[in-house]
Amino acid sequence: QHKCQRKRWFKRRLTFGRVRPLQLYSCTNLQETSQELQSGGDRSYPVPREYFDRVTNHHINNIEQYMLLYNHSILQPDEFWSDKAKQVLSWKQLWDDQICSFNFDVEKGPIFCEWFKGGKLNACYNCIDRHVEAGHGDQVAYYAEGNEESADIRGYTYRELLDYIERLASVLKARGVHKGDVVAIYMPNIPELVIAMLACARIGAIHSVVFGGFSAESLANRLLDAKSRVVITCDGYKRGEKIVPLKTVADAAAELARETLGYNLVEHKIIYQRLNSKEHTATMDGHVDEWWHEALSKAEKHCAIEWMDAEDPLFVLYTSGSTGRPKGIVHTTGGYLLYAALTHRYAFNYHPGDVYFCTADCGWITGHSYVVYGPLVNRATQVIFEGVPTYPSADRLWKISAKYKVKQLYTAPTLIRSLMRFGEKYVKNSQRDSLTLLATVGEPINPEAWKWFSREVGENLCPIVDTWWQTETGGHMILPPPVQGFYQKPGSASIPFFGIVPVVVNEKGEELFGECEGYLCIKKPWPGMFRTVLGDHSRMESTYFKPFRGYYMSGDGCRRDKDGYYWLTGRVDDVINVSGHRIGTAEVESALIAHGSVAEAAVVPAPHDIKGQGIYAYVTLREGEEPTEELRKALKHAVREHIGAICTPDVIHWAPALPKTRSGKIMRRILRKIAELGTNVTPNDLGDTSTLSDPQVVDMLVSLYGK
Ligand code: 6R9
Repeated sequence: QHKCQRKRWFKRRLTFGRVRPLQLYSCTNLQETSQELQSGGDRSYPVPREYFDRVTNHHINNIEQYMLLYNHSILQPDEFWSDKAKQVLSWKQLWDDQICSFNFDVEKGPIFCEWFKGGKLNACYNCIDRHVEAGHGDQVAYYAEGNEESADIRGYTYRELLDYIERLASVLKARGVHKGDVVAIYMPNIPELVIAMLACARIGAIHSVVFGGFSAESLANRLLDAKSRVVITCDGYKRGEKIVPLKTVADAAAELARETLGYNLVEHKIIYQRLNSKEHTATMDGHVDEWWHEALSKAEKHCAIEWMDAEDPLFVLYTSGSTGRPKGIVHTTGGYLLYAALTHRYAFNYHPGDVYFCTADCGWITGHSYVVYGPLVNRATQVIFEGVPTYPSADRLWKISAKYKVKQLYTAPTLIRSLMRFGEKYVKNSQRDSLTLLATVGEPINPEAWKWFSREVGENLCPIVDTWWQTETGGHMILPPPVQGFYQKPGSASIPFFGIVPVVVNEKGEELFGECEGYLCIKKPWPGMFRTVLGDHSRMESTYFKPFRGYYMSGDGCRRDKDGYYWLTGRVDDVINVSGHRIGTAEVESALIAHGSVAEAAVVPAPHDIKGQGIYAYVTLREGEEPTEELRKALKHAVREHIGAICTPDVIHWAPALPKTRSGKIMRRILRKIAELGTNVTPNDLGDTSTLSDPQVVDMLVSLYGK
């Protein structure tokens, strides 16, 4: 009967053509629903009662209040976002009357979305200056935990950050960096990386952070795409036992860019001395390179703030897609900043004074939104970690949590799985009683890892906040709010954040209702949404808005259950999610093909116990080439050199030929299945092979599995 009523209710709403209020279980039948949930299907767990005993200050009291706020956010978005923008951010000047204008329909004209247009603000001011002005200059913003374990506590206060940022911003200005220029940052995960980002933001330069694990070629491509004339990097750093010579890689990248263009693109490099080792001294080119510490010591101490329009770009961050080169995802100032801060505040119930620890590297979007912008706007005290969770031993994260009395810990499922492998003893060795909330991002969390995280790490006292979002979305989109009366389901990212209207559509782009499975799309604009792909707006339109008219297409598949919870089922395009990192199959394929002995390559995901997905490459060799172990190694090495270590294939499967349709398209569906033979898939599960030009290829590939 309940279901029936709900259906009728949908219909009524729809004819009004309005956005539907949250169709999660309604407030009144919460108890009933939970019992129903407990009895079978996907088990649900209430947010632990102890959480509310241990944490007494809450931004949102309970699920009823969450739903009221949600419904307000989608029924009266203007009022909701205008209130929040004034509460959360400091504006030099408020926006023109329009909060948001947008077009999501490719047939009606160009895709665009603008928030708070005409408003003036500065991201650095909101993150740093205003906290110092308000008397919080001595509060620690970051505890810097380096690669090596040490008993010292090294904190950077808000005032210290401001001092470094102003000096670095002065240096950038003196080197000719103007508003709108793109500055590349290629550094390990240390506070200086944050300083570099904010120095750019202060003067209106757009930062382009390139993850320190990427190769010279990847860096060069990003420098070229964004025409970056200035690079901020460091001599090198230690990651676990390994030394990463960043400066050498940056030099090689600058050289590659020069070769491509025929002139010198990179005019200045500012090098932070991190390694400071005799064996690995960086070679400095006096015309281009200067040391960070020398430049800063001579720099102008104060640097004026550049007031930006809310719609001026704040940064570009490259991410892999299913085709071609990585896309430069562009975020703007006002909407992004507000969205990062609000999600950080509510998802983690963050209050100033709490010590918060996000293990992500600032080279990824999680670092941008939840190590830099969101937390700093909220005047957080955080831990920023340069090293790896297993160095010097597998208890590093728990030790860090104890050392700084971390309250909220935000990490990735892959990391949880890799630590599970070492057993509970590493966890139990540590005092974790400061932890009150645990959160994950990057990929679906499998229920075993969820339960282990909750039980072993959180002692069943902490909510687990599984956040689904993307580089393009700027901040959390779907998550289980850590509020009283909410029921968590392990493995489900749960319900939408304020202002987010997720929809599930079928192949034809028709919206599905109630329980369903299909493509996850977003129907209405939200402030944190990216605005364009750098230099290629049509790519933005065709990738995200052409597949289903009127919607932002996320690229993820998903299921919505009877309670309105969303379950992400993985990418529906040719993107592989390795340890939470997005890798385009096309990129890995071209790196393999670039090797002289390869005729053809096809790359698919394969299930991997720790990484979630691994990279499985089918390689067809050129005539006369022998499939040897050396060649296997060489091919893996080639990919590492071309793109970076995270893209190294786990498996190279020799393929005398690839299964193709008569029109010559590689049948990836079959290749994916063959890659799964090690699990419970058998050759009988390969599906229809009749449309192949040569079905025998499949038998041949099956016989070569594991060889
Ligand atoms: C933030 C980030 C985005 C892709 C996304 C999806 C996967 C991220 C997830 C998740 C299931 C979660 N993803 N979080 N899948 N549950 N909680 O990771 O951004 O690097 O752009 O990756 O990651 O497939 O489409 P990004």
